[in-house]
Amino acid sequence: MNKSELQRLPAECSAGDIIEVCELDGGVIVDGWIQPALLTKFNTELEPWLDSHKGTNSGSRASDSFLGTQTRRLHGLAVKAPSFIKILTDERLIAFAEEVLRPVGPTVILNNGEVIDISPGESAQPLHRDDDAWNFANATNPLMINTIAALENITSEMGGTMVVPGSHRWPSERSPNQDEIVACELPAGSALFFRGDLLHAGGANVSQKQRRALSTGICCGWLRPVENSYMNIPIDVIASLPKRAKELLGYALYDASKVGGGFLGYHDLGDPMQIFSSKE
Ligand SMILES: O=C(O)CCC(=O)C(=O)O
Repeated sequence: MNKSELQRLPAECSAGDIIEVCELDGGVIVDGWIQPALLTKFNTELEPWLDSHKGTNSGSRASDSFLGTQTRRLHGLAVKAPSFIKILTDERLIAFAEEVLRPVGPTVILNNGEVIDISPGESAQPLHRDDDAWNFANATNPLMINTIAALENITSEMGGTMVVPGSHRWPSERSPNQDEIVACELPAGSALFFRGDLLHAGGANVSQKQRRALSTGICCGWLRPVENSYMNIPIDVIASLPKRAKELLGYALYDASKVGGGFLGYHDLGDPMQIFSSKE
C-alpha cells in the first residue's frame, strides 16, 4: 500500500466512522455505498442524457478548461435522473455534511449533484480544493463536503480521482510531491467521501473506457452553490419531492437566529417551504 493511500470502510459503516477518518486523512472510501439496484436504475435514467450531451460549452474558456473538454457533465439530476434524490438524502451523507459544516452554519444545502463522465483522452484536472470556490471567505473550517461515487468500476487509468491524503491540514501554498498523490480505484457503487479542504482532481483518462462518476457536494446553507438548482429543477418537480430534498435544494428559509445570525432566502418575506406545506 502506498504510504499515503486512503482508508477504506465497509458499506455498513456509520456516519461517525466516515467523520472520524475524514478528520484524520481528509477523505475516505466507502465501499458499496450505493446499492446495486439503485445504481442500475440511476445509470439507466442517465443514458439518454449522456447520449445527447452536446459537449463542454460553459461560455468561459477558463471554466471549460477546468471542467474538461473531453468530459460530459450533467446537473439538474432531480429532473433528469430522479433516483438521485435517494442518493442525495442518504442519512450518512447528510450526517457527515452536518457534522463537518456545523462550525460554519446551522443548516446545509446541495452544492452540486453532478455526473462526471470522463472520456478517453481527457487530461488530468489541476489539483484543487473545492472550498476555493469561496476563496474570499478565508475560511479555517471546510465550507463543503463532497462525494465521488463510481457509477461503473473506476481504475486509475480511467481517470480515478486523485487525492492528497492529509492535505486538508496543509498551508495553501504547499504542493504535494508525486508520491503523496494517490488515485482512487472505486468498484461500481463505492464512493470517495472528502472535505472541501482536501486537495484532489479528476485524473487523466488513458484507458479506452468512459469514467462515469457522480459528485454529490453539500455546502453550508448560506453559500451560493456551484449548481443553480433554482433554474435547473422546475418548481413542479420540486413540489413532488420529499421535504428533506426540498430543504437540501435550497427551499427552506435559512435561519441562524439561534446562533447570532440572520435569515436568508425568503420568498415574499416568508419561508418558501410554506408554499408546499398544503401538499406535504
Ligand atoms: O472527477 C473527479 O474525480 C473530480 C472532479 C473535480 O474535482 C471537479 O470537477 O472539481
